[in-house]
Amino acid sequence: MFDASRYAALGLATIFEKVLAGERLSAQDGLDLFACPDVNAVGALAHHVRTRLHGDKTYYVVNRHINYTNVCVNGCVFCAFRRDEESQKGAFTLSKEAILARLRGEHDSPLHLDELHIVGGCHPQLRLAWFEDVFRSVHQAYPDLLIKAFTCVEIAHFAHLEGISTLEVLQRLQRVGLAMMPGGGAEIFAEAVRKQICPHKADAQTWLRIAGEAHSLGIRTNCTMLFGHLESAADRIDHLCRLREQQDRSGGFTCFIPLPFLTENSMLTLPPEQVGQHRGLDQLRTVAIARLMLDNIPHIKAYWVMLGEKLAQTALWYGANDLDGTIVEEKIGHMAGASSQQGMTLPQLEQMIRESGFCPVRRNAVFDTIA
Ligand code: V47
Repeated sequence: MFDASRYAALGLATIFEKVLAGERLSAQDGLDLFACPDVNAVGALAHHVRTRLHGDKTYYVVNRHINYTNVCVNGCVFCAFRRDEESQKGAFTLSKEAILARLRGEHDSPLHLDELHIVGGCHPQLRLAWFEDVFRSVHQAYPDLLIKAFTCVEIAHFAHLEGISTLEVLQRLQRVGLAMMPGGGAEIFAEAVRKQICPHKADAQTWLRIAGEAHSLGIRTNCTMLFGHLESAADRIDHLCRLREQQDRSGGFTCFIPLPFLTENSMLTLPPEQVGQHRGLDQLRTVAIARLMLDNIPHIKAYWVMLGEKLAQTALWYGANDLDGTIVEEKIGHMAGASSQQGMTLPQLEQMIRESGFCPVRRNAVFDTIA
C-alpha cells in the first residue's frame, strides 16, 4: 500500500514526497487528498505521520463531562442540545450543588478523575461570578483535579454579559483554576456557511482571537471542526488552514477534534444522500486529512461519542492518536442521536485501544502522561 508508485498512479507523488520529508502541505494538497478516490492511500499517509509523532501510543483520559445548562442565546440551527429558554421542554440548568454532587459520584470513587470537562449553552443569566464560585468550590474539594472548561464562544458570551474584555474573562477564570479549554464552538469558519448554521455565534475571527488570548496566558486549548453539513471540501481545508495559521502565531492548541454532524433533533435537515452510515469513509478521510494538514498540532482525537466506538477505533489507523475518555454523562451528541454509550469504564477504553492494535496511555487534561 505505502509505496511511491501507488501515489504516483493516484497523482499524489508530490504529496507523498512532502509527507515523507515532513514538509508542510498546501491548501491545494488538502483538496487533492479530498478528491483522491483511494481513502486508504490517504489514511496510510496520515498513519505514517501519526506513527512518526506518537508511535503506537493511543491516549485516553479518565474524565467527566458536565453540561451545566442547555439554555442558550445563540440559537444555532444545527444544535439539538440547546433550548431557547428555561421554560422550554427539556431545558435544564444545574445548581452548584448539583455539579458538586455529580463530581462526588466519580472523584471519590476508585475512578479518580484526571479531567473535569465543563461546557454549556450561553445562558443569559449565569454570571461570571457564579462560575468563579463553582470553580473555587471544585478546587477546594478536589485540589488535584484539572478543570477544562468553556469554549471560546462561552468566553465571548461572558465578556458581553459582564461588559469586560475576553482577556479579562480568561484572566479571572485562570485565577480560580481554569487549566485548559475545550475546542468546541469553532464549527466551520467559512463565513457563508457559518452564517447559515450559527449566525449569532462568535464569528471565526473572534473565536481565533480568543484562542490566541488564552494561549498568551499559558492556557492551552483544543480546537474542533463540525463537518458533514452544508460545508464543502474547500471550506474544511480553509478551516484547517486557519487553525494552522493561528497555531503558528500562538502555539497553544493541543488537540484537534473533528466532529461529524449528527442530524437527529436538529433543525438543519440535509438531503438523504448526505446522511447515514455510508458517511463513515468521509469521516475517516477527514480525520486523516486533519492529521496531514495540521502539522503543528500534536494530537488528533477520535472522539468516540460522536464517531461511534467502531469508527473511532478505525480512525486510530487514519491519523488519530487519542480517544478522549470515560465521559460518564454526555448530552450534546446524545441529544443529536449519537448511538454510542453514555460513558466508558477505564478497562473498556484500554481494551478498545488494545484491540485496535495500539498501546493505551492514560493522560490528564493537558496531555501529561499519568503513570
Ligand atoms: O461546539 C453540537 C458540536 C461541540 C452537534 O476539546 C455537534 O476535548 C455533532 O467541542 N452533531 C461540543 N456535533 C463538543 C466539543 C468537544 C467534545 C469532546 C471533547 C472536546 C475537547 C470538545 O459539539 C459543539 C459543536 O461543534 N456539536 N451539536 C451535532 N448535532
